[in-house]
Amino acid sequence: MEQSPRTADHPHRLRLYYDKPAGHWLEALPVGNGRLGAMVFGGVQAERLQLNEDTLWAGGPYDPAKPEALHALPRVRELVFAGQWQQAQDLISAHCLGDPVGELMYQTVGDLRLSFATDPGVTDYARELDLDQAVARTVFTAAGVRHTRDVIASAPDQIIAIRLAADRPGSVSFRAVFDSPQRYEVAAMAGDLVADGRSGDAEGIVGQVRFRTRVRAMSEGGTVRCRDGVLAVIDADEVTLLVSTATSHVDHRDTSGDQAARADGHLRAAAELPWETLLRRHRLDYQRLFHRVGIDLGDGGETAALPTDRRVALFRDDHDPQLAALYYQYARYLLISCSRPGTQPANLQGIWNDSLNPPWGSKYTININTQMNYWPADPANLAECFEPLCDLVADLAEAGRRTAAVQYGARGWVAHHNTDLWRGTAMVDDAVAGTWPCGGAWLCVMLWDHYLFTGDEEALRRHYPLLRGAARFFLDTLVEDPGHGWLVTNPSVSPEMPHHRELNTSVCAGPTMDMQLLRDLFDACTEAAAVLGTVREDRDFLAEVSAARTRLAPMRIGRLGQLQEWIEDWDELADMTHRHVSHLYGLHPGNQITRRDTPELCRAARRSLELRGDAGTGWSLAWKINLWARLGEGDRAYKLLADQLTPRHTAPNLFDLHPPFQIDGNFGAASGITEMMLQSHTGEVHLLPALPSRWPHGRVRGLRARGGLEIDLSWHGGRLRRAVLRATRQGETRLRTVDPVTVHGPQGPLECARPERSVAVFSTEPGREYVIDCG
Ligand code: FUC
Repeated sequence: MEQSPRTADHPHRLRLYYDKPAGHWLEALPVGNGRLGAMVFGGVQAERLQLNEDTLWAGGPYDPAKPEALHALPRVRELVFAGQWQQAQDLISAHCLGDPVGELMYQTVGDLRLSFATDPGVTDYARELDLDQAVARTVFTAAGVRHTRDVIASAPDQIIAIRLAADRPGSVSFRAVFDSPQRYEVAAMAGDLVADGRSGDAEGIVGQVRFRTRVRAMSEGGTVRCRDGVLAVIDADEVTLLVSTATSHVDHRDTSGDQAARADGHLRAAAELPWETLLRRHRLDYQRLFHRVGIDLGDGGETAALPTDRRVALFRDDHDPQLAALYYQYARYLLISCSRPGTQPANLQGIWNDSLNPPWGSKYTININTQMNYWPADPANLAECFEPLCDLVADLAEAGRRTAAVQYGARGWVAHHNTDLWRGTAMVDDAVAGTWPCGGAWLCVMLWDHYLFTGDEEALRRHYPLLRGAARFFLDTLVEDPGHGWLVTNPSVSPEMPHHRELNTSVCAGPTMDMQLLRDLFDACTEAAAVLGTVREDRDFLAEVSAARTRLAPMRIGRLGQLQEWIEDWDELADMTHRHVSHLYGLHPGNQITRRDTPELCRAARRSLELRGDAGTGWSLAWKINLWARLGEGDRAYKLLADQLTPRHTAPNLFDLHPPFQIDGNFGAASGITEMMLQSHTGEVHLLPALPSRWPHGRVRGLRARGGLEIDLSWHGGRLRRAVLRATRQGETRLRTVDPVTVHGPQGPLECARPERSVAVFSTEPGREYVIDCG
């Protein structure tokens, strides 16, 4: 490596740093290439790499749709409208939940364990995750020899590679074994260590994902031999250890792939390249994405040189803005490492999981958690990382068509609150959480929002049928609320929130979030059709959409001045401090509630947020950062960020803790940090809408706004100093700032329309830069 890993000299480097090996999993450091993941422990005498592959899930393809659900549906609806919620839930539990009732879990591959005959008395130990290069590095001195171990997960070469080096020839000796809670066998093949195994059985479904992990030691000097499940390297100068894993997963209906050929093929190709080439190709690929954004929120001084877990413990009382910047970039690192074109989307733990039965199956919870994973993708300039989510929606649209037809007798498609590798789309788990038909609708709204950032019409053309199918389902299943005549979902829930806490009843009709989501979904269909020029051919469908939209139940303000979570003012009967804040979807990530356009609703949403309080799970705090930023209250948003950056919600390796570990909080908080600096959800670009007073000076480069703009900005004394907007498409930009600004185009100052003192409107041309000056 070009750069010395000496630590205190480089307090501002983008890295997580520790002065001792990981004692447990949440101290280990994650590497990943979208598909493959590893947790690196950095041990001296025993190194552990806990391995993952994103298609290694329990079970196999299944169809959860249950025909008897359709017969129960009319009665369930009647009971819900009659306020007989418990009876409705009983009926749902008996007849409407999918088969199986639970979905299947994401599982670990196992561990590669290295043991070294190193003297335990090491000095100058350091372990770091270098976010600039995406390398997990361990260095130490033992018996006068300096050892360096670098680990990468390369996307271009589809391999995990470990470089073991020492500054005295002949000093690298170790034994490597594979170990796993899965069913597996090991063998030696052509000098490589090979493990062949199969995923676990669950929910009555036999594990059908076969996997192979193949490990090769490429040594310079010394000897290598593989026997009896042990790969031994003796007295080498340096070694590159290649770890290739693949599975037999083809898609959600097919597990007939050849895992052995895949794993062997990746290994064979990578083995042709020397370590330096593997590293260079990895770095180029990673930095192409990572380097798009730079962020500087100020200097924390001495604290920044401390081990990262110490900094988390001190963050609330200390001034360490660099840790917030690091946390932001870490989220970008994580997204790049667990979600790449062609891979599975980031699950509840991204890609990192050491268990066969992780919390909530480490699945895709699509009533908030999966969505939150992708909030930062576009704003943090990682549009490519969003692609696996698009593929997921395409799969769900296919699988959910059957669930819609069988369980609801409806056209289109539906996905409820959870899904898995097999694209389960039925109501699952239990009636209280599972009765939510809007998971797919929310994901579709995100596809439309993605278009607003990228302007990619070709992608929109592929996504439009998915949106249309999601809307079709609701056009077929919305029912008239007998009390008011509105069109509502029934049965549904406001995600995971009992409206009568004492009764534990959540099932209801037309919860606020559903209505907000459907307005967005219907609008997305209408607008997408206009962009794609299909208004004429889709005339009947669009007419139905717009007629239904006007009849959806409106948002309402309750006795406490709060935004009602349901049509009825039940909020006081519910758990007012519940972690979910579903009805505030309209404020963030939605835009039906804004400070300027709907001030009354905005006040009500603020009141709801106050009533909810600041406590919650990691992801709940992260959502609240975004919500306070949308309210323009930067200091309150910062307070939630500081609550999240405490040992309760942030592990030593900076993984977000629900607790337990759940990666959505990492991504949600990164989104919240962007929302403090830049917002673009109201058709205008708003610079510094919610800057916390704790970050008076700073700069950020490369953020993305809706309308296809890439934005750099800097501020001083809490005021915007300068911004640069790079346009990627033709359009009109409406720019909002605190103080009036001048706009310089390529030919000098631009004449701007100024509908308000601090709003400048000007046209932009693709490929041009616009400099915003504060005079
Ligand atoms: C939802 C949340 C939980 C958890 C789980 C994965 O059920 O309510 O807090 O995040 O998803």
